[in-house]
Amino acid sequence: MACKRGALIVLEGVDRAGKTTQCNKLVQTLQQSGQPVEMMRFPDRSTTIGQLISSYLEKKSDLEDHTVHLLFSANRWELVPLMKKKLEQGTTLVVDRYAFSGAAFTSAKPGFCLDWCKQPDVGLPKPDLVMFLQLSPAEAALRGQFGEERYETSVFQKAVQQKFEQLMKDSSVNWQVIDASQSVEDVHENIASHTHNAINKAQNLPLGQLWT
Ligand code: ADP
Ligand code: FDM
Ligand code: MG
Repeated sequence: MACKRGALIVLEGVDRAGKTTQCNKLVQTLQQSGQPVEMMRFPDRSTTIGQLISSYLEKKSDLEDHTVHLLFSANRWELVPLMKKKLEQGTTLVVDRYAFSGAAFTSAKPGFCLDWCKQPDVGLPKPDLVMFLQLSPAEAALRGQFGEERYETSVFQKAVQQKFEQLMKDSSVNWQVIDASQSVEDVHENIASHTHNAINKAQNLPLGQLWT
C-alpha cells in the first residue's frame, strides 16, 4: 500500500496572536509523538523572491501594490513542488501564514477587491485545516508594541481582520477559530487536538486545490 499522505495545517491570525509560537510548539509535539512533520512559513524570506518581499516589508525598498501581491503568491507557488513531495511522502506540514494572509493583507489596501486578490493563489495545495488565532486588538497590545515593518499599524490590522472575517465565511475551507487569548499551553492543547483529527482524516483523502 502507498504510504499515507501528510496533512497541510495552516495557522493564520492577526499580528501577535501567537502564530509563530504555536507553530513551533505544534511541530515539537508532533515530533515527540513520532509523526513526520516540518514547519514552513510564508513569506519564505530565504528564496530570491522572498528576499525581494523581505526588503519591501522592512521598508528598504518600495514595490507597486499589485506587483508585491503577485510576488507573495509566486513565493508560495515556487514552494509547491516541495510541499507536494513532502505531503506525498507522509510528512505533515505546519505552515505559519498562507494564501489567506495574502488575500487579507492586499485587499485591505485601497482599490483592491478580495476576489482579485484570491485569483493568483487559486489551485494551490488546499490546507486540510486552517486555524485562525483570534485575539482582540486590546489583548494584542498587551503583548507588546507593533514592530517596525510595513503593515504593523492598528488601523491597517483592523482592516485586515475584517478581510479575514470575510474569508472565513467560505465553507469550502476547513476553518477553525481558536481563542488565542488563553495561555500558550491551553491554546496549544486546542490546536493539537484539531491537528490530530485533521491528520487522521487527511490520510484517506486526496490533497485538494484551494479556491477551485
Ligand atoms: P505572531 O506570530 O502571531 O505575530 P508570536 O508567536 O510572535 O505571534 O507572539 C507574539 C508575542 O506574544 C511574543 O512575545 C510571544 O511570546 C507572546 N505570546 C504568544 N502567545 C501568547 C499567549 N498565549 N499568551 C501571552 N503571550 C503570548
Ligand atoms: N503578508 C504575508 C502579506 O502581505 N501577504 C502574504 O501573502 C503573506 C504570506 O507579510 F505583515 C504580510 C503579513 C505580515 C508580513 O510577517 C509577514 P511575518 O511576521 O513574517 O509573519
Ligand atoms: Mg509570527
